Amino acid sequence: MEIKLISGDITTLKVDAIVNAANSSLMGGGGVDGAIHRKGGSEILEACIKIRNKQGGCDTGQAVITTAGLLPAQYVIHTVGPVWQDGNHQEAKLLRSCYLESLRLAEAHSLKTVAFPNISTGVYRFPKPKAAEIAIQAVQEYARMYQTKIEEVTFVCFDQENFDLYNHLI
Ligand code: AR6
Repeated sequence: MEIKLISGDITTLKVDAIVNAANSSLMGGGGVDGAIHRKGGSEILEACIKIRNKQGGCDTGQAVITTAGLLPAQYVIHTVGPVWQDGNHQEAKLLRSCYLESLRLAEAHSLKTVAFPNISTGVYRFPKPKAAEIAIQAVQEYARMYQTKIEEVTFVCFDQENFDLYNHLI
C-alpha cells in the first residue's frame, strides 16, 4: 500500500473514497463536512438520513459509507472524530479508530484508493502534531497488520501547518 501526501481540497479528488470528518448526527456541518455536502449535492444527505433512520447516526470513532453524489470520488466514508477535551477522554484511541474503521469499511467495499482529511483538527480542536502522528501510525499499522488490497492512501492537508507536520513525519 502506498501512502501519499498532498495539500489541497479533498472534494476535488477522483479516488474510490474520500473520508469525511463528520459529526454523529451525519446531518452535515462546517469545515470539510460542509464542503463535501455542498459540492456533492443532496444525494449524500439523503443517504445519511437513511443510515440515521436505520442505526441512529454514527458513534465517535466509527464510520459509515454513502454515495459521493456529484463529487468525482465514488464514495464518501463518514467518520466521527473525537472532540478534543484534555487528552484524558480517549481522544487518541478514538481518533486512531476513525482511520482504522474507515480503512476496514473501504476494504469491505473492495475500494483501492482512499483519501483522508486531517480528522478532528479543525472545529474539534485536536492538537495537530499529535493527530498527525496518530493518523500516520494507524494507516501504517493497518497496512502491516492486514493483508490489505487497498493500493493507495492519500493524506490531504488543507492548511499549511498540517502539511508541514505530515511532510516531516512521512
Ligand atoms: N478538504 C480537505 N480538508 C479540509 C477541507 C477540504 N475542503 N476543509 C477543511 N479541511 P473540520 P473536525 C480540513 O473542522 O475538526 C464539522 O462541522 C481543516 O483544515 O472540518 O473533525 C462537522 O460537521 C482541518 O484540518 O473537522 C463536525 O461537527 C480538517 O479538515 C465538526 O466540524 C478537519 O477540520 C468536525 O470537526
